[in-house]
Amino acid sequence: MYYQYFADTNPLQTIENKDFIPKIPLGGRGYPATQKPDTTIVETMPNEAPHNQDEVFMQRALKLASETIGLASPNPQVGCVLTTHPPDGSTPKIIGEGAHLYDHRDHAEIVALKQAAARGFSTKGATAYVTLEPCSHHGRTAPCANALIAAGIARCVIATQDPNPLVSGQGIQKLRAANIEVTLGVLEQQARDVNDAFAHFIQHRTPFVTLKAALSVDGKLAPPPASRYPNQPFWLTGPAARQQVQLLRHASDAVLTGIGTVLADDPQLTDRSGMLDPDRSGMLDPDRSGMQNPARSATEGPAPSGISGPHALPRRRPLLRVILDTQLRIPLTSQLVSSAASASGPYSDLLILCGSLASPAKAAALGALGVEVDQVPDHAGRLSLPAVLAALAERDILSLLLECGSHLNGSFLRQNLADKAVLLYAETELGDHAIPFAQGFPSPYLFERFLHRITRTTYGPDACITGYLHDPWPPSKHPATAQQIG
Ligand code: AOF
Ligand code: ZN
Repeated sequence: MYYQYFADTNPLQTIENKDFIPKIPLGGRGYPATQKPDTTIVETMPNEAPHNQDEVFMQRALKLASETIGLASPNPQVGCVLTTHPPDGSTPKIIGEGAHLYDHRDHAEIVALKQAAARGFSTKGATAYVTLEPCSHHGRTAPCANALIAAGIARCVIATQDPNPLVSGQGIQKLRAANIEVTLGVLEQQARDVNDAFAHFIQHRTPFVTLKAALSVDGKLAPPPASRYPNQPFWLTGPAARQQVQLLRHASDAVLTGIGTVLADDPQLTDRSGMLDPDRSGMLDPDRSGMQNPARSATEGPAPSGISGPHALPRRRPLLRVILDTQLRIPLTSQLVSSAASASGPYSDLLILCGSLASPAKAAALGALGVEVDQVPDHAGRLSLPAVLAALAERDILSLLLECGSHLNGSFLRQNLADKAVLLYAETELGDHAIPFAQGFPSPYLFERFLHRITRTTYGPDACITGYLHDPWPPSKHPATAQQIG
């Protein structure tokens, strides 16, 4: 049994201003281009149960959502697929589909409805597969639930309820009240995983914080300072793990470190996801990245928005690099400050948060170099971390990646401000005198006991353990299987 898809399927095709649209091959970002979209035909098992059919189309909607990394925040990543059952009883066909891009306003459902209309298909009696509950409120757009009702759809399959208190079940209620059959909870966990940061931010108005650490096998962050060369990063993990870190940066609105790490490593903290080597063995030469990377080559050079760095996969706003520097000790010649000067767009991509006693002259010098400097409350020479998170929330930062030293790692963990951890372990041993993973936490292996929903993977020779400290989502009303409502 086959589901016949459109041959020219491209979720982002119907949106105006096509020049901006990154044509990202289906099947993932930062991976080798399959020359042709892989979606002309999807084969499924004969006589499959209806719920599996739902999963097939929801999977496709999820794929569309996952391709909007960096392009939807501060809104959620959402995908929608519209299908109809042909009158002859043959298998359902996709008549329209789409994903939400913040800069194009339209929510995923509207993109899909417009695509169906542009192709001359009627949406009467159609089924909509949506990765997030259709909205019920007037925000930047009118409610999607109303648009689906007006389009005459008969059924709506939803992966998960919208955690936005303005919606949260009311979209479903609207659909049911219009006699639309609603199925909720199809591939719910996958749909939630895509939008952890949105779920956290929309409920708590603070960023979702991921602590990333590259560690030796004995759980240390770096060799003792005396045995290191100044101003040089120390690499523990191999190229494949470092590529993964680039993907983590790409999926984040901001990355944060402390002045100690800046003085020790002179890092750039940029999003270089556009330079990923397709065989994942290392980063590409910057000059070759435009030719080699599918997403970059599709946009022909630097992102047309002009706001992403030249080596990032397309993103709608630059990765905000945040430095905690109580006394403004950052050198004006550091790589961070030098690169801030070249950031284009209305805002700086380098934010230095300092304390009340920082030198106004140094702040002015940094400002003149294109750096944004802001003060947050401090106590005993330490910036208040809740105030730091509040300062980032004010800037619509939904997701924050910590790439910090031992001191800040310890502070974030002790104050229970990290939500997720990504621990990358190299094979190297650094010994007892090396710098611990987090101050106050003798071993990351003990810390791992606090993690939930742990996943383990490897990148080349390095091991990666990911787990949650807090689930950003409200408890599911539909935990295991799809539940029929209405
Ligand atoms: C949907 N489909 O594709 C998205 C939804 O200001 P607005 O109008 O863009 O609304 C933003 C809110 O809408 C957002 O907080 C979330 O609750 C929902 N996002 N809903 O039906 C979509 N992106
Ligand atoms: Zn909507």
